[in-house]
Parts: sequence; structure tokens; C-alpha cells
Amino acid sequence: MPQSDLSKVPKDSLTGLLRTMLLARKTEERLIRLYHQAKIYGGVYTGVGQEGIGAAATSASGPEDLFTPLIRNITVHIGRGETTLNIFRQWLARVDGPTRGRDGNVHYGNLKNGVYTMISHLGAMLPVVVGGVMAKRRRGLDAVGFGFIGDGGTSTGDFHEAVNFAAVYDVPVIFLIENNHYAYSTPTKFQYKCKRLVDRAPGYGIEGHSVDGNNPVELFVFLRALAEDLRKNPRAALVECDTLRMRGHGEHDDSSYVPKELLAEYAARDPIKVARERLVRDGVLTAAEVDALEQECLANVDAAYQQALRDPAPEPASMYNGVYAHA
Ligand SMILES: Cc1ncc(C[n+]2csc(CCOP(=O)(O)OP(=O)(O)O)c2C)c(N)n1
Ligand SMILES: [Mg+2]
Repeated sequence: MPQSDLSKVPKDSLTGLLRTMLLARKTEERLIRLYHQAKIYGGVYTGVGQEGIGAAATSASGPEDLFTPLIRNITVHIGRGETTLNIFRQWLARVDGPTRGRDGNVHYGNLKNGVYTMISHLGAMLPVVVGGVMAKRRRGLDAVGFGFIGDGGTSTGDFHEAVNFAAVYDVPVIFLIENNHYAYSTPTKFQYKCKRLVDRAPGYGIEGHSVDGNNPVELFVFLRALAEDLRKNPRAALVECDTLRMRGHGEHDDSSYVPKELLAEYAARDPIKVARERLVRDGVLTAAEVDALEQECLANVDAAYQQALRDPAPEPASMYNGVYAHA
């Protein structure tokens, strides 16, 4: 990817990009520990190593934009304004959390932040973001959509229907494929026959871009320009981000099927490390400012999870509240 001139990019956006990634990483490291301490019931799924993509997208977004994050996109929640306290409340199924303790997992969102709550069926959120953007634009609002999908998820019918529909109606949605080389334990060579997933874009009659998902600063500059262009000239776009999942599919998976050399290659290009080095090298932040930001994020996460651990769970008698309209 090119080396953009960062002197023309607002410092706030670049600092926000790094802060989102740091908060996400520290939140997920804590979630992993809580899982191994048996304080979280059910699975824990993280985006460790993939933070650059969601952080770049949220930093590049505008107030009316809509997002459909998946299990590896905690950065989207954070980047669009969710507090780490609410995220821990969600995972610990606390009564004051986003789903009021009904779910202790990834199924949460906040429409005030433009973030839809995901369902687990891969691909199913993509038609939702397309429809959401269409609806907002009909009301005269300047919305662009960011629909996230994994390499595996691109093989679903919903992916095809959403991309084709957005292409035909020129709905400004960026379909962000996070190609992390695996769908659970299935490597991409058993998932599709084309060379790159972005090669499918011409078949839909839309543009496709192949980018480095582990270079958050350049990805942000690229997505910001693309989103601005889509606002002026509404149309769909496919963006394939190359990255690697640094943990198992979930914490229950030791991921032993991923070659060590591949993990080492991407560990050397950890997105937080890459962004931090770039921002210091280009004089956007000093090393001391980055260290202070990291400490601030750590303190934020420590306070959040400790508070969430103290917070109450829902009362068993409230189990049916919210199930029926009258309750
Ligand atoms: C339609 C559908 N099929 C299968 C599953 C089960 N499943 C959940 S995650 C996953 C792997 C997804 O891989 P990918 O899309 O590459 O995303 P990644 O986990 O690598 O981020 C599968 C098969 C599902 N949730 N939905
Ligand atoms: Mg994958």
C-alpha cells in the first residue's frame, strides 16, 4: 500500500484509530482471562490480530453511517462509541448490559451508534445493512454502510444477494471481507477457486480493492477516501482485507491447524505495532504519548471489568420480561 502523507490527516482521527485498537486488544485479552477463569459462560470469540480493519472503518465513518459487525469486530462497537463497561456487562450477562443479561456473548449492538446487533447466521447481516442504508438515504440522511464478512461467509447465498442488490441499486455499502485465511479450520483453498475474493467484484459490476488489513493507518486513509467518494457517487464496493486470526476460532479452539510460520509472519506485522511505529515515525505522536495512551486504555479496561464483575445479574423472575410486548 502507498505511504500517505499524514500531515494532511487530522491527528484526532489517527489517535482515535490507535485508541480503538488498544481498547479492543486489552478488552479481549481480559475477556480471554475471564473465560479461562470460568467467569464467562459459553464461548469467547475475539478479533486479536484483526483490529486494524474495524478500527480503520469506524475512524473513516460519518455520524449517519451503519455497521454490521461480526464476532471479530469488537473494534466496531468501541470505535462507534460503546463503552468497555457495557461490553464487559454484555459478556458477563449483567442486567445493565446491552442485552440486559439475556445473552452473554457477541449478539449486541446499539442503533444509536449505527451498529446493528448481529445474528450468528453468516451473511445474514449484509442485506440488513444494505436495506438500512437505503432507508436512511430515502429520508435524506447521508449514510454509507460498512458490512463485515469473513472469507468463509462469502460463500453464503446472503452474501451474493446483498452484494448483487446493492450493486444494482447503487447503494453505498462497503463490503469489507476480512480474509484471515481460515473459516474455523477450513483453509481458503477449500473454500473458493478464484485467486482472490475481490476477483468476484467485476462479476457484480462493481469495483473491488485488495488491501493489507494489518496496515491500519493506510487502510484508514483508503477507507476514508472511499467512503467520501461513495457519499458523492453512491455505489457498492468490495474491499478484501488480508489478515490473520491470531487466536483460535474461539477460545475453545487451540488452532493447531494453523502453521506456526504463518502465525509468526503475521505476528511480526501485528496491526497495533504497525500503526504505532508508523504514527511515531511520521511524527503524529511521540513514543511517550503512545505509552500514555496505552496506560490510559489499560486503566479504562481494568476499571470496566472490575465494575462489571460487581454488577448484578438479572433476577430469575424477570426471565420472561422483554419476550412479549406487554412485559
Ligand atoms: C450460514 C452459517 N453457516 C455456518 C455457520 C457456523 N460458523 C460460524 S463461524 C464459522 C466460520 C466463519 O469463517 P469466516 O467467515 O472466514 O470468518 P472468521 O471466523 O474467519 O472470522 C462457521 C462455519 C454460521 N454461523 N452460519
Ligand atoms: Mg475467515
